Amino acid sequence: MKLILAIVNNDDSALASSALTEAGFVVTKLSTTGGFLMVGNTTLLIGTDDDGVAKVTEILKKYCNTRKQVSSPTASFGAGLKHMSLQEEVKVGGATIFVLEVAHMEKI
Ligand code: 2BA
Repeated sequence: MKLILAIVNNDDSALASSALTEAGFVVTKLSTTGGFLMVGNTTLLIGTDDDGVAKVTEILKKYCNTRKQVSSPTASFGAGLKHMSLQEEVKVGGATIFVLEVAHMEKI
């Protein structure tokens, strides 16, 4: 079994999680914040058997779009103080997907 962590844009999260749920996956949404831009994003947790990983990835590819965003002058948490006075355009995925091996899962 795998646990997929997918960090997606807030604007894509509703459609992506609906599509995943319709496809039979169980999804948990967490409100998260990117350390570089310091703006909100959404982390989806999806527990699935190994065969589901490809389908989850396919759905995320379909609903999560790449964007260009400008970093705020106050973005300092992840990149350090050197970025505090700079505005730079960065490409934000899509989705950043981590696939973790699950040692044990149980519902009580
Ligand atoms: P943020 O940390 O706000 O990063 C937004 C975008 O800024 C990133 O897009 C990347 O293009 C750029 N960026 C991030 N850190 C940077 C740095 N130290 N120097 C220069 N540019 C940097 P994505 O790579 O698509 O990431 C989108 C969001 O996904 C991130 O938001 C973060 O919340 C998460 N993420 C991405 N990779 C991650 C990783 N390896 N570990 C944990 N979270 C990650």
